[in-house]
Amino acid sequence: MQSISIVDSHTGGEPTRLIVGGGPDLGSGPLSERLARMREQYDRFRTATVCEPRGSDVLVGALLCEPHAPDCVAGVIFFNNVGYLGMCGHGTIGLVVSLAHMGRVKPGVHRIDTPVGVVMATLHDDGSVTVDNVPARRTRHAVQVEVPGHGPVTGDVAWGGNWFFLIGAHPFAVVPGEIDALTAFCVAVGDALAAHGITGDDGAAIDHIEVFGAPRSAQEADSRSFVLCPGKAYDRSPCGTGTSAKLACLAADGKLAPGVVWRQQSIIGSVFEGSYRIEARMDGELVLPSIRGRAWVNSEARLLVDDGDPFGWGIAP
Ligand code: PYC
Repeated sequence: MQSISIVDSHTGGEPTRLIVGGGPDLGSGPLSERLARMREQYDRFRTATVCEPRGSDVLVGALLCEPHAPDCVAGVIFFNNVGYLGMCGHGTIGLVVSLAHMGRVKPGVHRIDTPVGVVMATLHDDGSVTVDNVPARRTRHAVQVEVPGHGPVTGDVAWGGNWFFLIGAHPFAVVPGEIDALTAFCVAVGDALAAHGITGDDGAAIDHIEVFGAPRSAQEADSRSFVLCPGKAYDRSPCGTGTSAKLACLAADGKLAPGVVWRQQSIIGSVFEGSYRIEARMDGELVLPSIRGRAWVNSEARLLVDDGDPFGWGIAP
């Protein structure tokens, strides 16, 4: 019987299941190499923890690892019901709150090692967490794609730690009552992008689709979004990497100055505060987003995998 210890949390409604014990031994080295090892040799730990019958398509999993980069408090590999994520904003906020719950961090600034680079996270005295994400960038502006059943759809391609297609103009209200319609629309857009060879850098699949609308009220936020994740579940949080991609677009359009706070509301009403700073480099400027949000620990558990259970390691879709 394999036993896997987990700490569950949710960040603005979006769950993160952190493996804190009984996970695979991925050895040492950069987190990107350990992610590849997990994918090739130990993928069953992903399916056991986030797929049915224990998990669901909504869960994001996180494997707590020894860091490789210097001075990091932890390393982490994020995954979901269909594969692996480069970075995960809500998951990093959940990770930090879980580490605090475990007594491993106190309020202050912490370095976290991820497969796409080191991110800094600040645990504030009020329990909220700011994640200084990897650099974000818009790579294509106003790309038009023909979406069967919907006609031409225009959006931007941007990186915020994952690849996003960001759509401002569409016929939907971004409200919970439209979740089924928004999901079907985003699935169709994702399929159309793939069919037309519209990708991120180096042919990377654009696996997150983000649709923007008016916030529930101007007092609560500047914008509301619906984000469809690769496993076809929508993000209950405003999506940290998606908000980072949005900040890159706002910066590129000159619509938000560095340091000014952008409040991004999720489809269920939770809010992240985002802002960015600019770092000048020899080859141009980097947009460095920061995302602030809250997470709550809501479970500690031990998952059991019985060798005789045909679905003990999860139902892989
Ligand atoms: O918060 O970056 C995020 C995220 C990615 C997928 C689900 N949440």
